[in-house]
Amino acid sequence: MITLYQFSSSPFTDKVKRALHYKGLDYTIEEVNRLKAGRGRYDHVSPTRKFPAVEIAGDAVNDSTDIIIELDKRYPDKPLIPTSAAERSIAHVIEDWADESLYFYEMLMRVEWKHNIDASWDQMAPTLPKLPTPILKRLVHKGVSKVTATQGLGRKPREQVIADAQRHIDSLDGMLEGKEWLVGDSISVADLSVIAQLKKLMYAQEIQPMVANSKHVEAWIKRVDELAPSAAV
Ligand SMILES: N[C@@H](CCC(=O)N[C@@H](CS)C(=O)NCC(=O)O)C(=O)O
Repeated sequence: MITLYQFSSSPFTDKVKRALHYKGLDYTIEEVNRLKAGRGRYDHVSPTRKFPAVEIAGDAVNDSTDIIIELDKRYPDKPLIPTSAAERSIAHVIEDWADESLYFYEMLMRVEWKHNIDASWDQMAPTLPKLPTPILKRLVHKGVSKVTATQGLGRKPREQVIADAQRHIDSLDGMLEGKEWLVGDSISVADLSVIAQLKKLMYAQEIQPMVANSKHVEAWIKRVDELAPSAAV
C-alpha cells in the first residue's frame, strides 16, 4: 500500500504521480494541510516538512528524487532510472536542472508575476488556508517573492528572466533533436522531472509561445503525457 502525502498543486507531486501512473501502481492521497505541516503533523513522513512524501508498506520517503529511486527499487518493472551508469548520470543532472532551476522560473513567472497568477489559481487555492482570496494572493506573493529573491532569480529584471527562460526552452528543444526521450531510448526520470516543471511554467503567458515555436517540445509533451500521465487513467 502506497500513501502519497502531497500538495496537489506542486510540480514535484506531479512528477511523482506520473511515476506512479507509468508504473501502474495504486496509491491513496493524503492532502497536506500547510498549517498542520508547519506544526509537525507530518514529521513522521517528511521531517524536512517538504512534500511530496510517500509511505510504502510503513516506510517513509520524502523528496521526489528519492521517492522515484525507491519506487524503482521496489517496483522494478518499467524502470525510470536508466541502468547504464552514463545514462543514469545524465538523467540525474537533467532531473536536478528541472528540480533546482526550472522550479524557480515557475515560482517566479507563474506565481509571483501578478498577471499570471490567475491562470492556475484554481489549482493553488484548495491547498492554501481558508482566507479571503485577496489576502491569500498577497500572502502567496510575499512568500514566493522571499524565496525567489533569496535564490536570486527574483532580483533579475523581467526581460532578463524571459531571455533566461527562452534559453532553457531552447536547450530542452536542442536535447530532443533527433530523439524521442531526453535520455537513452526510453522514458526516464529526466522526462518526468522536466515535464512536471514545464507544465506549471506553461501557465505563464510568456512561456506558451516559446513552447509553440520550438521544434520538438510539443510532440515530446504529448509522448510523455501518453505514457506517464498527470492524472490516473
Ligand atoms: N526537492 C524536493 C522539493 C519539494 C518542494 O519544494 N516542495 C514544496 C512544494 S512545491 C514544499 O513542500 N514547500 C513547503 C515548504 O517549503 O515548507 C522534491 O523534489 O520533492
